[in-house]
Amino acid sequence: MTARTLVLLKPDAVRRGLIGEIIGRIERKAGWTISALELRTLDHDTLEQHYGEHKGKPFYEPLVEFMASGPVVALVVEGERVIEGLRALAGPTDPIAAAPGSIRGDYGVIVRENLIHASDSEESAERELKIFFPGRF
Ligand code: RTP
Ligand code: MG
Repeated sequence: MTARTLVLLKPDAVRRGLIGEIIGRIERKAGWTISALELRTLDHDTLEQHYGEHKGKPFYEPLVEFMASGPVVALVVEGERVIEGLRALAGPTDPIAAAPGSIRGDYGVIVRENLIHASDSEESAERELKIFFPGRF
């Protein structure tokens, strides 16, 4: 099924010069298209909307500080099974548990600094697209 998903290359990925590497992996998947792409620094309001489900958890405040610590690359990717596909390409939240070959498995160590966000469901994707690209999707 064709779908759309919101991807963020987190500040650690941008700082470490991994934008090209990560976007290259997405581009090389057959049948996926990047339909929006922007470098921007996120404010706390945007992050509260995006990560609202985690408010009150012990990792929430450090997560928001980290996500606001430098620019991210926000992308919209469209294509066949792209929501589950990007979650698989990213790997599990904890990079140490992520298999080599996945983005988090190849480049991450710290749970918070796990390089990439990808929407976890159709509902999340629709909600997140409206936060990051209002009026465009
Ligand atoms: P994301 O939302 O960023 O795509 O990541 P995810 O679905 O794999 O993981 P989620 O549970 O939604 O957590 C959001 C982000 O919070 C940071 N985190 N830190 N125990 C911790 O220190 C902890 N747990 C989560 C990670 O950056 C995670 O991606
Ligand atoms: Mg999540």
